Amino acid sequence: MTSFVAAAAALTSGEPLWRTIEQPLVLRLAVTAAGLALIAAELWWFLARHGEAVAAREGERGLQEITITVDGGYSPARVRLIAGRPVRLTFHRLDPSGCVAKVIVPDFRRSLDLTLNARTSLELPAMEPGEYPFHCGMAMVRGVLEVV
Ligand SMILES: [Cu+2]
Repeated sequence: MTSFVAAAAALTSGEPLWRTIEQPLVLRLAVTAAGLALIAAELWWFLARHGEAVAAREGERGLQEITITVDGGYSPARVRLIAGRPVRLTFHRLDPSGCVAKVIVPDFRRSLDLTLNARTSLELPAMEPGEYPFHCGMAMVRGVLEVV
């Protein structure tokens, strides 16, 4: 309340409502450096590769199978597959965030609703060598199928 009264007094007296506070150069440099570090961390989080690819295991009928844990991200986020063989991805969702309730594989126009604390499977046809991304409903959590 006092600050409101002070502001009202300043308004009527014609004094400026704010003033520039000079900060030491070292402090300004530190704030700039911290900002740049946060930008670098954000780029790393969204754009960099996270971890090595994990190979899918050989299942029945030549089906390649892998379980991907969904908890704050996909683990593994890179899955290595062999070209020319169908695949079954099983998502084990432990993360209650609605963000990861859906997973999308754009190249195959497939989307899958994941039930919390359950395993949900998606079968995909044999693929050509290449990289096929998958991501959550808003594309913030990402993974990639690395087909060799
Ligand atoms: Cu999301």
